[in-house]
Amino acid sequence: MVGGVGVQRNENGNSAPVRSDWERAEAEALYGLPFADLMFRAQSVHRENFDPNHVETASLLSIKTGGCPEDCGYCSQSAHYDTGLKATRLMDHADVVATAQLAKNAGATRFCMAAAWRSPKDRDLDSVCDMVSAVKALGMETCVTLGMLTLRQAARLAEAGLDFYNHNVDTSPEFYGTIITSRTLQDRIDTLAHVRDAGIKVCSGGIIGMGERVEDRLGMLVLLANLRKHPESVPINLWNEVKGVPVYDSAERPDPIAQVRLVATARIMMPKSVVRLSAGRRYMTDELQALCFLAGANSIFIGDVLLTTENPKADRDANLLNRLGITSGLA
Ligand code: SAM
Ligand code: DTB
Ligand code: SF4
Repeated sequence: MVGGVGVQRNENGNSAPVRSDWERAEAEALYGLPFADLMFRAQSVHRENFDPNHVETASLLSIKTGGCPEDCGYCSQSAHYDTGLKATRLMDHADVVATAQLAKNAGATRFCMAAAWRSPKDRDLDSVCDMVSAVKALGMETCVTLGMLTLRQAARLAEAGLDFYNHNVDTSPEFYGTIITSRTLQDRIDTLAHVRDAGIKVCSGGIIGMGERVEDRLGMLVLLANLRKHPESVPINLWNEVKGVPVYDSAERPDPIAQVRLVATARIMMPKSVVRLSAGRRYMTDELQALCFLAGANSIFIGDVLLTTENPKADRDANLLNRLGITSGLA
């Protein structure tokens, strides 16, 4: 799945080819450009591929919370750590569809349903497929994140009409093993391949602010940009603090300028991917978010909670996007 040269090309002639052969040194060179040069390049790429004044709005729902057998060192939902979170069963179909309708009314165009599983059981997958079809029938884009999938499971989700599958690589290959031991990075890459092969669009990104180095953040971008085809969506999560998990002790919030540089580098390396400011916007000032939009971020999660942690309130988001003249489902 990793590797390959220039397998995608931009359709609009004059722009650079979409590449899948990025070297770490190239990512570092982009990231280290003088800020004005980096921003100019990122903005040029952004404008070639997207409306720079539009931001996508997605909404999240945890359809099955907590009690997860995986040991992801950042996550409130892992059964390995005492985070005070109460585990729940899979939500009822009608409640999920009603929540999706509320999210649509609140301005979300995509609805992402998340379950704290290592991988779905077949009976649970039947229920999720029904949820996907029902949410799609509301006129929303659908996304689910259910852990590892076989090709057969991915094909069933595709048949139910699923648009996107979220499965993050989370961090660089070098840092990965210090954060997660219960599944390998290759397991994740295999799931992404199954999702692709089933014809579902890929949403894959990772987390910053867990104590990783800048090189790890860039290593994560290189990994994503060298997938057989770039993910259509790239969520960049700033670690949302959770007490009781291993990452708590090593976490360090990145320098805001470093965050903007990372978004700009992602925009240049994956020119056609939607880059989402995902978790952690609650720590970001309006000015920092505005710089990230200028650098090429063009999606956010809206709604008061993400899965188990807080997100900025709708009125703050609407106010910010209004002041920036950005169109979205919110305005
Ligand atoms: N259990 C599934 C899985 O891990 O594939 C899906 C749900 S999981 C919560 C989805 C993603 O959320 C993780 O891969 C991770 O990147 C991100 N995430 C989890 N906890 C986070 C936190 N506290 N702050 C930021 N991102 C987080
Ligand atoms: C992603 O990259 N971020 C979302 C979504 N994919 C599923 C999850 C963020 C979770 C933040 C921590 C929480 O609320 O528990
Ligand atoms: Fe489980 Fe997903 Fe949390 Fe890892 S990130 S512990 S797989 S819910």
